Amino acid sequence: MFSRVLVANRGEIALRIIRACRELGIESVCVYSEADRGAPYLDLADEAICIGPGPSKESYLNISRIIAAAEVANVDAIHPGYGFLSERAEFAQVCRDCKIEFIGPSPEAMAKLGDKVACKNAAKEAGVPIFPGSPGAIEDEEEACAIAVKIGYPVIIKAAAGGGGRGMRVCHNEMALRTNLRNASQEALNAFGNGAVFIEKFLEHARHVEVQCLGDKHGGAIHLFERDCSMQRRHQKVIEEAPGPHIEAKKRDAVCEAAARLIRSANYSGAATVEFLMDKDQNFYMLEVNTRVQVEHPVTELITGVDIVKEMIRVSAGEKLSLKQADVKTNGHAIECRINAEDPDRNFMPSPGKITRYEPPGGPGVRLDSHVVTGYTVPTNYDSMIGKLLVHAPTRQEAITRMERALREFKVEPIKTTIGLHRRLMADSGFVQGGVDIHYLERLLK
Ligand code: MV4
Repeated sequence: MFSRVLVANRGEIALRIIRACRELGIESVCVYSEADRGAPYLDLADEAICIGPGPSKESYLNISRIIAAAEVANVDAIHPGYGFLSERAEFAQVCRDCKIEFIGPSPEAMAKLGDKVACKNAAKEAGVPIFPGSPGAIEDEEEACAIAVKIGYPVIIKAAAGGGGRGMRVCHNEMALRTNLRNASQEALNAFGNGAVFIEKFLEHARHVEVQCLGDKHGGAIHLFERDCSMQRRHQKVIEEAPGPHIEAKKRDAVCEAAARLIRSANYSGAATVEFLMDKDQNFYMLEVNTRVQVEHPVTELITGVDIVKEMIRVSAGEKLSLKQADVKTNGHAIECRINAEDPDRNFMPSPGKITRYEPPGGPGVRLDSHVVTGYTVPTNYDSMIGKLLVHAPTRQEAITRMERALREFKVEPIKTTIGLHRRLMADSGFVQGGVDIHYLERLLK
């Protein structure tokens, strides 16, 4: 096992990794930027190293500075968390070249599953359902038009290197397809350094269902069941829950087994999430694979009892997964509300600043993953999530009631937060019924 791990992230996920290291008896060294200097979570690490100014490019995204910190601190491994460098195959490769273990997949597995065209091919090979579409990157416009006629409009153009909805275009007819293709490739090249685009059948009303998977370096791969993340705005998830409401047992088994198959076929080690869209008949189609730990991983931890971050660290050190598929059981229902320093009444404008009143909720079945304390100042440089409030209860209805109660206890002043929006959503008939689609929240907010 490792003796020392570098935490190459900030905020709540840095704290989550520091906690996992402590419980494993591993020393943690956390990097920080000047904007995060003095943040209280840094005191919980064994060491903290400043790696540069506030802007991410000069600190959390700066590979040489992070490697320099790792060398100085003499760590065995680096945990990248989510965002920042977590899905950069180039970074995983630099770690390998420097003989530092990257806590995540190999650069090869990351590159393969991170490229949407390559990932779709791998999925097809593994018998995982995908949307019908172009067999690979679009080479010419006429070819794309022929495929669109074959699969039927509407179609969607996506960038092979895109993610989280960036670089997508829906086309309802041939004229729109021709126009959009011309721009899409150039835009993808500018945004991602890779101009490859592909098309597939566009599904109008769908739910976002994703499957948490884990793999080890001995060919072991399991799933930890699914999460429903349909409640989102502008591709930012707002609420996540597990199990997915109203998913039939047969469909659940099928989607979860498909995801585990894909991960196994890629010889994947570490945590991965396979994303799917699910239609109203519960047919599912793979979208993409996230090759990192995700923000919403605690939802799965609550219903399975598996510590995903500890498993990531153990498998990275060469251990086998601590459990087999048959050992994975779910218990009850979990919901996560993302608490952002944003003003829902002002188009979710960021609301950074000093928090002078902070009263976290507690009591039975409540988990709060947050790095915030009274007196903490939310910096302006980073994303606005200040914590994740989770509840666990025997049933979905009890989980909703518990979340309402926890949100009522939660006081954060004077900055604006999404706590009030979540209280509204816990009482919303669509949410309470369960199974809303991916456009539900944006319709509700109009
Ligand atoms: C789609 C789709 C409909 N049909 N693909 C958005 C993010 C990226 N992961 C894929 N996305 C979508 N791909 C086909 N063939 C609709 C979306 C989509 C979406 C997906 C998941 C969660 C929220 C979404 C919001 C708008 C569009």
